[in-house]
Amino acid sequence: MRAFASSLLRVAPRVREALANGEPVVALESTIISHGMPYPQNVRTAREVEAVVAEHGATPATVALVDGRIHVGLAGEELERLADGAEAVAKASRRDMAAVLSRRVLGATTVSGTMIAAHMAGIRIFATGGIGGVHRGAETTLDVSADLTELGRTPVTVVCAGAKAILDLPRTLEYLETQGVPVVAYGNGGELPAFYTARSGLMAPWCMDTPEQVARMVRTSADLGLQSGMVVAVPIPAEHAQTGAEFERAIDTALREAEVQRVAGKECTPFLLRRVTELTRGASLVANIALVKNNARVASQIATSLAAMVS
Ligand code: PSU
Ligand code: MN
Repeated sequence: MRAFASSLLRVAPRVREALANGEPVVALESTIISHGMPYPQNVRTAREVEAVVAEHGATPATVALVDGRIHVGLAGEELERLADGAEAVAKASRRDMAAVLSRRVLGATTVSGTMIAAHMAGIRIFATGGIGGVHRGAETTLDVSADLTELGRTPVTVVCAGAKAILDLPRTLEYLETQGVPVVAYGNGGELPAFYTARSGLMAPWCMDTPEQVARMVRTSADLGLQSGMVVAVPIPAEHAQTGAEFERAIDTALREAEVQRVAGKECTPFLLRRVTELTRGASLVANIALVKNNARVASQIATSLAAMVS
């Protein structure tokens, strides 16, 4: 698999070296840069998140599709290119990978696209903000993020802050169960965090409190030969957690607007993220940045623990 795909895969030398030495590596996605945050906060955040990973002893590997190849580990100019809006950037999930690469357009990978790339490169831990999920109203639209099926088929652990309340969280948990994907609440009393808030009112099937516990589970899943991934859901740091009704109202407004404007398909999530940022006058963006960094820290600790185990 890796040899077959190697001409399409460009792993940055520092990432390749870390992997060859059995050192911890954390994959990072790029849709959050190109479609999840406005410029210039997006590129600043991308750099800061990489720095958080490095500070915690792991090597960051941001993934994107550049000039017909999957890049794992990006240069500074590539981050800027993905962020500044000067050039069209395709949002690339599994179904878009071959089209984006063969047409040599610039592509930002979603959670599903990034998982594929990470697995090809041999990276097992991946940090992001939130995963996609089952959209509200999916019983009629069938809008279920490809992130969920990817988690069912690709052995990469995604460290996130749960899924946003723009989604249908109970159905998202059901779908992940069907896909055989364990969802681990990281601390939080076992409650599934809901992105801007630590509270969803839903219990995750599993609760773990330390990086070592998660790393042992990742290791055991691999030993079992399970070809599926897992979700580690980390609550947003308390000082950024939203408790008020402002974010809920913004989410409801954004959802109504999306319906009226008939926003659908791959445009749906970026539209909702942008409107929630606008409606909260940037407050949601501040929270988003804080939780991504926190997830990068936890992912680095898990990757470090895992690397100590396999060597
Ligand atoms: N949720 C967020 N921020 C994001 C995304 C989701 O809070 O940036 C992005 C991720 O890249 C995720 C993608 O994989 O949106 C899911 O899109 P869709 O719902 O179209 O599958
Ligand atoms: Mn969708």
